[in-house]
Amino acid sequence: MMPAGARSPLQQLIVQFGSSVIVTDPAQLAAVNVDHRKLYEGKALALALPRNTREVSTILAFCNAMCIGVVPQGGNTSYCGGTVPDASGTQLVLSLRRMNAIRSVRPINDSIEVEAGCILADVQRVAAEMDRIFPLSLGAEGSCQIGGNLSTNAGGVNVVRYGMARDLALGLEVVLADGRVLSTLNALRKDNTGYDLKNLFIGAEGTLGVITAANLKLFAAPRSVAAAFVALPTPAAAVALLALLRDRCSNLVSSFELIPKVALELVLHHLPGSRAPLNSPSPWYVLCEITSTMSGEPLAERLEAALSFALESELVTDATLSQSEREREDFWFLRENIPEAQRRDGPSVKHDVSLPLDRLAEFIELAGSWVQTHVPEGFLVCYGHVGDGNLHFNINQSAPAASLLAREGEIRRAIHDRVHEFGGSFSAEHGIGRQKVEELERYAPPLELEIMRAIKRTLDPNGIMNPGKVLRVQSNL
Ligand code: FAD
Ligand code: 2HG
Ligand code: ZN
Repeated sequence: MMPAGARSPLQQLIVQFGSSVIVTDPAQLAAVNVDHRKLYEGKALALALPRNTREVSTILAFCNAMCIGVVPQGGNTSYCGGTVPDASGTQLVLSLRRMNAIRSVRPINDSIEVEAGCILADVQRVAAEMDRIFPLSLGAEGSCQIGGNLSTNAGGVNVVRYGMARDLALGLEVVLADGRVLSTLNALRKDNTGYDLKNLFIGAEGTLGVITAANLKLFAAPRSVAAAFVALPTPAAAVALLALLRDRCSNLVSSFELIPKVALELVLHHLPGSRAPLNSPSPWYVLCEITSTMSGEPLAERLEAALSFALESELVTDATLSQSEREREDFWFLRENIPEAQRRDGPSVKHDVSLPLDRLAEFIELAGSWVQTHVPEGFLVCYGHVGDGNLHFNINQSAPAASLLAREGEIRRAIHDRVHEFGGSFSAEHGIGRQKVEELERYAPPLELEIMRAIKRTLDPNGIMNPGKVLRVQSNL
C-alpha cells in the first residue's frame, strides 16, 4: 500500500519528464493499446514519448527500479501482437516516434546512421537522394520504423538479393533494461572483436532492450531494371523458374514473389483501379524482378530470353514484361495489396512460414489439400517471398457467417506441425510477439530455449522488457 500523500510511480514519471513525454491522454493511449489488425487489445499505464537516448535511458532505469513493464512500440504494424501491453494497466508503452533524426549519411562508406523512430520509407528516400538504396522493402514501409524493422528482423521483397534487416545493420545503439547505453554503433563491414552483441537485439522484439539508433548499409542504386508477371501451372514450376533465372541472369534476381490466382482475384475485386496483367487466368503467378547497377543494361532482353526458354520448356504458360516504370509499379501494386485485399475480404488466419526450397511445392500441395478437406469455413490464400522459401500460408473466411477464427488455434497447430515435419520454420519474418509464444515452446529445441532464457535473465533480470512476448520467463513485476 502506498503511504498517503506519496506519489505513484506514474506521477513521479510525469513530474520528472512532463506530460508531453509521459502521456496519459485516453485518445492517445487508445491508439497504442491495440494492434493494427485489432486482434489484441491491452491497457497501458501511460505512453512514453522520449525525445532522445538519454530520456530513454532515464525512463528505463526508473522502470527497472520500480519493476514496471515496458512495451517498445515502433510503427505498430506487427502481425503478432508484439506491441500491445497486457490488460493490467501497469505497463508503459514506449514509442520511438519522436526519435526520427537521420544522424549522418556517409556515401563513401555506403552507410547511414539513423534514430530508431525513422520511418522506413524516409530512410529509403534519403538513400535515394544520395543515389543509393536502402533495400529493405515491405508493404508497411510508409509507417513501420527502423527500430521495429530491426527488432523483428524484417524481411520483405528484396531479401533474395540483399538479405533480411539483420544483414543490413552495421551497428546499433541500445538502451538496456537497467538504463545503461550499449553502443556498437560503428560503421564497419568487418569487426571480429568478440561476440557480435548487436545481433542479440536484432529480432529480439524489444524483450532485451530498446534500440535507439542504428548504422545501416547502403547499396549502389540500380540503374537498370526489368520486371515480369509470369503465369505458371504449379508452385513446383515457380521453384524451377527461380533456379532457371538464377542460372540465366546470374545474381541479378532481386525479387521473386509467388501469387496464387485467388490472391490476384481478391486484389482485383477489392482495390479499385487494379488491372490483371495477363489476358487469361492462371492457377499461379510469379512477380520477378532483375536489377543491375550498370545503366543501359539490356535486362529486359535477358529476362525475356530466360522466360522464352521457360515457355518452350513448358515451365511457364504466359508472361508479360513491364514496358514502363508505371507498369512495373502496377505489378507491384497487385502484390503489395494482397494483405489489404485479404483484410477487406474478411477475417483470416495467417501463417508466416518458411520451408527448404526443395520441399516447398510438396508442402503447399499437402497442407493445401488439408485446408481444403478440414477447413470448409475458409479458403487458402498462399503467397509470398518464394525466393527465400517464405510463404504467407493464409486462410481467409469463406462466408460472412462462418467462424473461422474460433478454430484458429487448432488450424494453426495443424499447419505448424506440418511445417515442422518438413524442416521449416513457423516464424519466417513476422516474429513471435504474443501470438506465437506457445509455438516457440513447442518447436524450439530445449537447449535453445534454455540459452534464450539465460540471455533474457542476464540482460533483463527483472523481466521488465516487453513482458509476455517471445518467451515466458519469471519476472519481478
Ligand atoms: P512494431 O510493430 O511497432 O514493433 C514490432 C516489435 O518490435 C514489437 O515487439 C516491439 O515491441 C518491438 N520494437 C519496436 N520498436 C522497437 C525498438 N526501437 N527497440 C526495441 N524493440 C522495438 N514484415 C516483414 O518482415 N515482411 C513483410 O513483407 C511485411 N509486410 C507487411 C505488410 C503490411 C501491410 C503490414 C501491416 C505489415 C507487414 N510486415 C512485414 C510486418 C511489420 O511491418 C514488420 O514486422 C515491421 O518490421 C514492424 O515494424 P514496426 O515499426 O511497425 O514495429
Ligand atoms: C507480405 O509479404 C507481408 O505482404 C504480409 O509479410 C503477409 O499479410 C500477410 O500475411
Ligand atoms: Zn511477407
